[in-house]
Amino acid sequence: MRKKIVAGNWKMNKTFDEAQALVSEVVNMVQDEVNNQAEVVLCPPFPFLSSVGKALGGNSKIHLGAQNCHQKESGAYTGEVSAAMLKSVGVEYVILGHSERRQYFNEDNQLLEAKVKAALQAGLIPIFCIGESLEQREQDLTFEVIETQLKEGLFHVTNEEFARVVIAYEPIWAIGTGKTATSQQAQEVHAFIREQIARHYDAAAAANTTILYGGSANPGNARELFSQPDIDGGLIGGASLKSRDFTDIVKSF
Ligand code: 3PY
Repeated sequence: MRKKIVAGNWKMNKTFDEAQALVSEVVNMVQDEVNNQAEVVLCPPFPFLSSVGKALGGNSKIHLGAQNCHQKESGAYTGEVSAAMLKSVGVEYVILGHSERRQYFNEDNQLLEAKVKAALQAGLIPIFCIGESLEQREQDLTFEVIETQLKEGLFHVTNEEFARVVIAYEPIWAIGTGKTATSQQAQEVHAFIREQIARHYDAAAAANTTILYGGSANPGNARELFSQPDIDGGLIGGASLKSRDFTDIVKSF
């Protein structure tokens, strides 16, 4: 059976002290209040990974994720961070291909293909993000865009490797805008993603892949979104910066 996951993408937010306060609140709340089987992933900025990881203290429900990695193992790439470095400080997950990376850092499917490979080789679980812009949705290109992102950025991995991948559907028009896809809109795309996996791999791979929804998910809409048959949790932006909201989302299964 596929995993339910709620991952918090803190993006470029928080100072060291604020990050420590947030993680300790989340640890306590999740410990005290969450009875479901959802796996929680916290993805703080790079400088806080070690300290947030320490604060998790081997908590079996909460895991550590990064927001990006470089595609090369090591070398003269000033300012970059490799997948092996992340692994060495206890990171288990890495978000790849977030639309903000695609938009502001020109990450394309070819580059993401290399990053996915690097992450898997280092033993990390990629959370591979895909999603269409508003313009593409209005031009009825959503499925085409999703199919291309999957084919070019992700579907090069073997069956065995694919079993370790998590996908996040994040419509760009819903990221940081306060607009959420309706549960029907999200479900429709999630079902399409599962169909593509079945086509490219097989029915078992499709059934076993965790597909998260991202894009202004909050405590008010999470339950409705997570009740859809093909939505297995969320990649949460703004609401992951508030321990109360984030924990309420984790409880929404
Ligand atoms: C959002 O919900 O805004 C996100 O970008 C989550 O990654």
